[in-house]
This record gives sequence, C-alpha cells and structure tokens, in this order.
Amino acid sequence: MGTLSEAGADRLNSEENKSDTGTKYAAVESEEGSTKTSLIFSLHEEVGALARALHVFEKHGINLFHIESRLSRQNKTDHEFYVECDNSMGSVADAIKQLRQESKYIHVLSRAHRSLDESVPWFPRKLRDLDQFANRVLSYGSELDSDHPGFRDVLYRKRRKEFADIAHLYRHNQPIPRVTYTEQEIATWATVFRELTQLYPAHACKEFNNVFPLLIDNCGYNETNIPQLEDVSLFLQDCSGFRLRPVAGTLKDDLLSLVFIDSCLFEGLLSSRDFLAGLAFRVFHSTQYIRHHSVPMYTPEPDVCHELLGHVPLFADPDFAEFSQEIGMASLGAPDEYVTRLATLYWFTVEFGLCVEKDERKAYGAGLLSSFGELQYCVSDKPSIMPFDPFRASIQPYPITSYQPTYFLAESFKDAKEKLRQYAMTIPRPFSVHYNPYTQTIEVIDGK
Ligand code: HBI
Ligand code: NLE
Ligand code: FE
Repeated sequence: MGTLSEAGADRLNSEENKSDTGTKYAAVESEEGSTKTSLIFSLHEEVGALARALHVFEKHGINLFHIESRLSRQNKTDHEFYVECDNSMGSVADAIKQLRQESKYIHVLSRAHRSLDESVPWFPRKLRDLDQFANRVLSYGSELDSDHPGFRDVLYRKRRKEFADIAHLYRHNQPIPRVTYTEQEIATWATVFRELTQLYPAHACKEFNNVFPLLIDNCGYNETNIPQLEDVSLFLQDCSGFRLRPVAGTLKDDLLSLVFIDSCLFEGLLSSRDFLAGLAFRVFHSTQYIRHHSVPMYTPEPDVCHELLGHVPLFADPDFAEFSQEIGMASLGAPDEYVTRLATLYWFTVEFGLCVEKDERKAYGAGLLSSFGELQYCVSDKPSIMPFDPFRASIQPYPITSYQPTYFLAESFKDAKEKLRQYAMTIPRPFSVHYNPYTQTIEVIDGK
C-alpha cells in the first residue's frame, strides 16, 4: 500500500475552510481495519428528511457507529450530517447510491481500503481521531483509591467529577472550557508556584528558564492565578505546534507489569498507548484539576501544576518538542511490550529526565519541575545517576508513588533525540510512519 494522502478529507473536516466543493471521493485508508466508512451529506430542509435518510441505512442493513449534525461548509444556511458506518455488513455502496438521490450533496470521506495487518493495533491517523480515545476509556468516572489524599474529601471528589466531565465531552478543535478555580485551589497553586520558582534558577535546565518568563507575560502565570489550558494551548501552538487536550486522568495499565508499586493510585482513563499516540500529533493530554491541598510538595498523579509548570515550558522548545513527538511516532501500532518500553522511556526523559549543563546536573523532567520535594532531592547525592541510554532506560523498573531511586542523565535534547531514533529503529513494525505537518496526518508506508 502506498502513501495515501488524507488531504482531501482533512480539508473537508477543517473548521477554517469556508467553501469546499471537494472531490466526491477522497480515497482514504480506513481506520480500524476495513470496517468503517465515513461520509457527509446534506438534506433538503423538510420534515422527515433525516428519518428517510436513516431509513436508507436501515434498509441496506448498515449499522451506524456515529452521526452528528453541523452547519454546512458549503452553504451556511444548510445543515449537513457526518456519519460513520460499519461496512462489514450490508451494502454500503447501494446505500450511498440511494442516499445520493435524497441528498443535496454527499461526500464519501473514507472507504475501506486494504487494511494493515490484523495484528497491528489501531492508531489515530489524523487529529480528529483523538476524539475516539474518549470512548475507549474503560471506566468513566472520577473514583479515587482509598489511599488517595482526597478519598475522604467529598467536595474534592465532586470537583474531580466536574473536571472528568469536561474532558469526556471535549472534541477536537473546540476551545478548552475555562474553569473558575476556588480560593482553596488557588492557594494550593500559590504554594507550589512560590516554592518552585525559587528553585528553578538553580536547578531547571536553561531551555526551561528561557521560556518561563514568556509564560508569565503571555499566559497569566503568576502566584495568584491558575492559567487556563486554552490560553496555554494557543501559546504553545505558536511556539512549537504543540497543543493541549483536556483529559480526566491516566491509566497506568500497561506499566503495571514493569513497575513495583503497592497500589495503583492513578485513577484514570487514558492508557499509555493513547497518551503516547497524542504526542505523535503534538497533542499533549493535560489534566485540569489540582492536587489535594494536603499534598502541595509531591503527588504521584499528574495535575494542573504538573502539566503547566512541569511540562508546558519545555513543549515550547523546538528540540524538546521534536523529541517528544518522536516517542509518540515510535509508539503508533507498536506491539504492547514496546509501548510499555516507550512509556518507560518517556518516564525517564520527559517525566524525570536530568541533563548536564556546564558539569552541573539540571532537571528537565516534568515530574521534577512540578514537585518542590523531588526537585531538591534529584540534585542531591541521594539518588543514583546513570548516563541516558534508551536501551537501558526503557527496561528500568521504577516506583510511581515515591521519589525516583534512579535518574538518567542526558547530554542534550539533540543527543537524546539521536539515541531515541536508534532505539526506535529496533521496534518491530511491518510499516513505517511519516508525519505530514501540512495536513497534520500520519502517513503509513508499507514495508520498512
Ligand atoms: N497523562 N495527563 C497526563 N500527564 C502525564 O504526564 C502522563 C499521562 N499519562 C501517562 C504518562 N504521563 C506516562 O507516565 C506514560 O504512561 C506514558
Ligand atoms: N510528582 C509530580 C508532582 O508532584 O508534581 C507529579 C508526577 C506525575 C507523573
Ligand atoms: Fe507528566
């Protein structure tokens, strides 16, 4: 299979695009094997038009996975319907033929094509595909484990549910809903912000310290304000093309085999596979809630302090952004064991990485830059330090609920990226992937 451009479909999907007379058939590989067809049609404005159109699918024995209505891109007074249907049963071709007679226009966006090898796990090909993660979560909720500091705090649990709802309802291209944080939440942020900003000049890497003032100037970073994800996301898009997407939490599922932990604190929804896949598109899944006020110094869970103070500054750096995206690309369609290793690699770099600067040890990992407890600890002589080697780091066990016993020291982001590339080449995949920045899609090239 060659590289099939999704440009046509992407153009049709693009919110910015005013008028698109588009090709009728944009040949696009199917996602999820060969079982899905996506199409857009517009109906004449009359009572029962949609019911009749839906009847066409019924008559041809076709199951619909998804339907949504929206304003037409061609004519602002019309509505159009976007439909995803199962083409493994019934005759989709016949249904489309009949639907064509009933509708003003119809575009088939993607049709079954040769699918990737059945053994290759599904992965997103375009930004909008990340919306599917929301429906792939195992348990939707905001339950906290019994040893979580917020477990007995009814108000905290209720609040977490509100954040989980925002994430669950979020769809690609929507602005991230703004949140009014409570006084208590802002007080927690203030403590974390105050303590950390005193440590950054000495212990954060230079790339981090370069960007931080820009966040103060442009995104409302200060002691008395928790910045809004939407403002930060727009800023990052200007810097490096990275953007944020709200997420309720993350699931440590595939890490469990590797990690020696007593309990899985991570309440959550998004698997490492999905989380890493986001990075391939320069999308960072970000939590929006804040840690419980009783644990400002360290929490094992990602929270808005961790995302905004730990991760965001470095995603603005071009080399670091590229490094992160490469981990994401390497994970697409990779076997489970390798996703686990890449998640571990991510852990020892993006989360807990150290680097050298003029013979000094500096932190670039977000888990260090968001915990004033661990930031002081990691530059002390207590932990053991190893030179960064992805083959070694990707199989190193680690605890997730305490300070790290071991850190890996990188020479630079460029060097780390080079080493990561070498490592990624050893991941067995019957295809290779290429990111097309113009269409923001992943192109799949058969064979290595
Ligand atoms: N989710 N929101 C968020 N933030 C993280 O830092 C994070 C995550 N999910 C998984 C994760 N980090 C990693 O530890 C790996 O599982 C990839
Ligand atoms: N321990 C970090 C903190 O307290 O900010 C969060 C780490 C999330 C992986
Ligand atoms: Fe993180």
